[in-house]
Amino acid sequence: MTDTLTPVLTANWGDDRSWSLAAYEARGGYGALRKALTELQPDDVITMVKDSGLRGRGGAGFPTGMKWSFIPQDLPKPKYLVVNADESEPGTCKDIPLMMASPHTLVEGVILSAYAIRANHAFIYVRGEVLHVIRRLQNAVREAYAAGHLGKDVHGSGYDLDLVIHAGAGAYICGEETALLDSLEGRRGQPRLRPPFPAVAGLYASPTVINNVESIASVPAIVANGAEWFSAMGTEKSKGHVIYSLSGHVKRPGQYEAPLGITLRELLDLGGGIREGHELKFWTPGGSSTPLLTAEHLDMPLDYESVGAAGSMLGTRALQIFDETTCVVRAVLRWTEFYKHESCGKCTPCREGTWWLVQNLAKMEAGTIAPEDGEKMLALLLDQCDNILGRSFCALGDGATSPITSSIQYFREEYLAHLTNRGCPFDPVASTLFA
Ligand code: L3W
Ligand code: SF4
Repeated sequence: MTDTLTPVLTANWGDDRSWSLAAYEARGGYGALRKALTELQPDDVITMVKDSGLRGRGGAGFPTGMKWSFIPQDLPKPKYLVVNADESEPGTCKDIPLMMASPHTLVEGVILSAYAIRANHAFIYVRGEVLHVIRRLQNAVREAYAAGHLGKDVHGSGYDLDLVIHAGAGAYICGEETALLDSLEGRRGQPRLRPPFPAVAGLYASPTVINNVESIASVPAIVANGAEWFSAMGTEKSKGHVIYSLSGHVKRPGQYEAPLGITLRELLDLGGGIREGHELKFWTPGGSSTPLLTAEHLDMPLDYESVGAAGSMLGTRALQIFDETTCVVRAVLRWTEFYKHESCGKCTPCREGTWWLVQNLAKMEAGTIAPEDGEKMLALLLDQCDNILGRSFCALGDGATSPITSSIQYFREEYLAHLTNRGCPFDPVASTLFA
C-alpha cells in the first residue's frame, strides 16, 4: 500500500482562481467532455465507469456504473441526474471544499454522467446553509452555459442538458436520497419506502440517478485517463483515490486525497500526527454514523472490506480524531443530540428512541445515577439501541446507535467512572484543540 498523496480531485485547489472556467480549462478541463462527445457513446461511458470500479463516495459504496445501468432506457419517461451535495454528516468536509475550490470538476462530471444515462435535466441539491458554495456553483454553471458546455446541442453534438442548482433548507435528513427527492419536488423532506429505488422511480416518479458530489466529480478523470488508470489505485475491491477529511486532535487537519486502502497511521503522518504530547484514544472512520474505532485499528487499511471486518463502515471517510483528553461519553452524547434534533419524525423507533437515548446518556454523563445502577443503565442503553437498529425506516436511526454501542464496547469502564466520580472525570478545557 502506498502512503503517498494522489492529488486528482484536489490537484488544482492551490491554483490562482482555481474555481474559474479559465483556470480549469488551462489545466485541460472539459477535455474529457469533448472526448466523450466525439469518441464515446453513452453506453461506453457507463462501461468505463463500471470497469473503473468506482463506488459511491457518499457513504454506502454502491458501485456507480452498476447504479447507472439500472436506469431503464426503454421507459417512455424523462431521466434525471441528481447530485447529492447536502454534505452534513458530522466530521465530513470534502464535498464543500471540492465545490468551492473546483466547481467545474463537478459540473464537467455532471455533464458526462447525464450524457451516459441519457438525461437532459440535472440538479445539484446543495445544503442550504452554505450560501458561498451555492453562489460559486451558480457562477460555474453560468460560465459553462456561456462556453457551450451546457444548454442546447452541447458543442454541436445534438445532446441537450440543463443544470439547476437547488438550495435545500438545512435538514440533515435531506442527504438521504429519497428525502432529498421529496424536498426537490417541493415537499417536506422525509425518506420514501425503497424499493422502488430512485433508479426506477425517483424524481417525479421517473428514472433517476442520485450520486454524491465526489462520485460525480471523479468521472472526468476516469473518462480522460481510462478505467485501468483508476482501478490500478486502491485495493482489490475498493478502487481509486478518495478524499479523506482529517479533523480533531491532529496537527494539520484538512482534506487528504489518497488511494483507498491507506491506513490511518499513514494519513496521520501526512497530517503531522496527533497534537504534541498526546495519544490517539478513538476515531470515526466515516463520520459519527459509523462505529468508533481505537488505536488498535491504526494499521487497518481504509477500504470498505477491512473497515467492515473491524465492525465499522468506511462511510464518508470523515476521520475525526480524539486524543486521551476527550470524554467519550460527552462526545457520544453530543452526537446523539444531533441525531435527536435531525430525526425527521416519520418512524417511532428513531423519533422516540433518539429522545430516550439523549435522556439516558445525559444522566450517565452527569453522573446522576447511583453507581450500583450503572450496569443496568448500560444494558438499557444497549436495549434501546437494539430496538432502533434495523427497525428504523432509514439509515439515520441505525446510524444514531453506532457511537453508543461502539463506545460501550470499547470504553465501558469510562461510562461507569462517571457514576463513581459523580460526574465527568475529564477536564473540559484539556480536550479543546487550543488547550
Ligand atoms: C437500485 C437496487 N439501486 C441500492 C442504490 C441506492 C443508493 C445506493 C446505496 O445510505 C450510507 C448510510 C449512512 N437497485 C439498489 C440500488 N441501490 N440497492 O445504492 O444504497 P444504500 O441503501 O446502501 O445506502 P444509502 O441509503 O445511500 C448511505 C452512511 O452512508 N453515511 C452517511 C453519510 C452522509 C452523507 C452526507 O452528509 N452527505 O454522505 C455515513 O457513513 O449511514 O449507511 O443510491 O438507491 N437494488
Ligand atoms: Fe425519519 Fe429517523 Fe425514521 Fe429516518 S429513521 S425516517 S430520520 S424518523
